[in-house]
Amino acid sequence: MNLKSSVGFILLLLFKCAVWTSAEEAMVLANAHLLPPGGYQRLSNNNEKEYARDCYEIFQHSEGSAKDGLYVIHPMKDPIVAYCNMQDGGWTVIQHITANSTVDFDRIWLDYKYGFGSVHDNYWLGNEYVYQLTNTSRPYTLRVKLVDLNAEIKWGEYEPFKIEDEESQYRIRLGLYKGNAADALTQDTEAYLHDNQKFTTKDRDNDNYFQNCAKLEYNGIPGGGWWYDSCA
Ligand SMILES: *[C@@H]1O[C@H](CO)[C@@H](O)[C@H](O)[C@H]1NC(C)=O
Ligand SMILES: *[C@@H]1O[C@H](CO)[C@@H](O)[C@H](O)[C@H]1NC(C)=O
Ligand SMILES: [Ca+2]
Repeated sequence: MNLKSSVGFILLLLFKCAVWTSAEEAMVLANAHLLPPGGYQRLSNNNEKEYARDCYEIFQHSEGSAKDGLYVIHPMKDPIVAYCNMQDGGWTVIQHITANSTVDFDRIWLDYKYGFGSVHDNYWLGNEYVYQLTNTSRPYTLRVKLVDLNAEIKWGEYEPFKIEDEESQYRIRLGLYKGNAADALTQDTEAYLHDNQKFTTKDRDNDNYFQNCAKLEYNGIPGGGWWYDSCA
């Protein structure tokens, strides 16, 4: 009895190891640091030979049946992992942040470049990957979805949406707005216009304010990286 159960235990361990190694060897994710330990097994499509460019492509290929979760996508250079919001129609999540986030967004340029946090939780996908995703003639749409403490949802969309390369300091380019939230990105209100701005972090000041907006605190919390004009 004891022998049987311990053999079973060992087999189970080996099986798990085998899956872990082959999945890990089969692909090198450029942003593997966004996966928690064992996260490779939670990827919904880690056995494919070629990966889709983004979550929308996966959503379309599945004819709308794909579920929310972690997927490997291949925007340009390297495959990366992203959380796909399939419920709302195949969106590639580039930022997720909740109130009282345990993921700290007060970060340096390199962190914002390659992403941080956890794709299971709060994260920033990485400016480099958003640049690679949107560096195409096909227009992308940026959707901002806001959920308040009463679970009331507001949203806003910008089309087209593009991030320029690092040489251009990941400048953001936004098109026409629609939605039921306040347009906080393309409406020009007293030097708070985020559209067309370069990205700023606490160690790289590209904003139009005499100080660094990423360092300024609001309710004791530093702003973190953003496409600042004169803050806000
Ligand atoms: C965040 O923390 C504050 C203060 O502790 C609390 O009032 C608020 O309900 C928390 N919000 C969430 C979403 O947990
Ligand atoms: C892609 O990026 C390169 C380098 O920044 C730029 O010259 C080119 O215009 C971009 N292409 C598109 C379609 O955005
Ligand atoms: Ca400044």
